[in-house]
Amino acid sequence: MEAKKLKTNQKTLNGKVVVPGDKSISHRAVMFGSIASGVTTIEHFLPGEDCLSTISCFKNLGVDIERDGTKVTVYGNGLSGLKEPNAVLDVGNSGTTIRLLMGILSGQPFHSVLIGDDSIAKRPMTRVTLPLAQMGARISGRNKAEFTPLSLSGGDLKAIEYKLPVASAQVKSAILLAGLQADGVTTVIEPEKTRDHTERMIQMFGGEVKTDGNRVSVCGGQQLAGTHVRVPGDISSAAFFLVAGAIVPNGSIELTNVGLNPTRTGIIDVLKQMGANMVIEEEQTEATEPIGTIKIQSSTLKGTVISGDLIPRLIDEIPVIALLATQAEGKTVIKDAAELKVKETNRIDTVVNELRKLGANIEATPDGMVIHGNNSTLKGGTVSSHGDHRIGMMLAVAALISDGDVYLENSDAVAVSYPNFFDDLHSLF
Ligand code: SPQ
Repeated sequence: MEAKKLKTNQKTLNGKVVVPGDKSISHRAVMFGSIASGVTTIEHFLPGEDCLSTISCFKNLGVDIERDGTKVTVYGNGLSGLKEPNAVLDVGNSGTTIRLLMGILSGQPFHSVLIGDDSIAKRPMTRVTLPLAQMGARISGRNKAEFTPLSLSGGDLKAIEYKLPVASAQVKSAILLAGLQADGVTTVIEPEKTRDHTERMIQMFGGEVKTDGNRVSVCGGQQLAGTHVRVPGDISSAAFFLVAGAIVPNGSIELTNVGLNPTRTGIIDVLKQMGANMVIEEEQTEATEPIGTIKIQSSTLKGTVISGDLIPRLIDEIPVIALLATQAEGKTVIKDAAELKVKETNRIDTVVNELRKLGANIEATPDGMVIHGNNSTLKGGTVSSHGDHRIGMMLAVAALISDGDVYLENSDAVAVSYPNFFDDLHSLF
């Protein structure tokens, strides 16, 4: 595919964006709808490639699912309604799909084979396969079940208490989904709090979950019932416009329907810390997930330190926060973020290498990066998403403040989480 010429040298950015549905919540709504009894209707579903992979996997497991744009209807038959798939389950580029699906399949008395794309084939899976094997699932795969293709036979699970070695919502969720099918009470202990959409969704579907500090427990054998889910806008998608609004001169952007779950709002804390000109309005809780409107304007920013328990609350926003930091006065240090190395790409290396091509003063460290902000425009160049949606969108925002031509290779990767990203960005010009 030919490199995409990006909009550069943008002097204003004005308007409203209705942020598309949250990717984490869209995946989970389809998954819980598939294992609940009765009909689940999902509104404002994200029709991104990752969530479509989740729908396709559950269709292969015998679940009847209809989609009309952002409306999805799932006809769940309960946990015992899933059927042995007669084809491999292909998760595409989606780490959430494969890891949470393994949790569900671990309790199912049949055999499945899971594959994904080249990026998934490099992402670590023993973080999930080890605890699931401890519960009784039989999982094998390349390099001792570290990498896809993976083969899994489930059933007869026993509950465990498991201390997560890394803060990961995907691992926590996989264990909880297996725990719902295990004999006894399963407890996950997190080193730092991660996104809690799975816990909220268990409750929305009529189940029980107990959270006590960083300990989360579920009891096996619970029956879940289909429900209506209205998916809030994805704060991880909103993040690109929050940064664009802050760094483009004469920027003024309003983002509506943004999910404001406190386990996801680290980007807002960082924008405030850096001095962004931002207002949050109309906070309301819709179907157990808080939402609101965020208004942001061009801002004078200062460098900051981002570390510790803030990291899981903004892990997917770090690429665009790195760009934000190039426009701040002084140094920004991002640490405790080694997890970035095992995302769709090694996001420490891709962010540093691609932003350097545009003239940013940024260095990689073993667990993060250091950005020397100088509040200056970036230069032109040819950059690549490397097939990573968040890198592609971050670079499109970087181009807005570049004074030379910028070409983006592999721009189609944005469809993984935000198919209309370029249209929504253009609507602000
Ligand atoms: O699904 P995938 O590919 O892992 O997506 C990413 C992303 O940038 O969209 C990570 F690369 O988000 C993860 C996130 O980093 C989604 C997620 C979830 O829905 O539970 C949790 C986080 O991953 P992890 O490994 O920290 O649990």
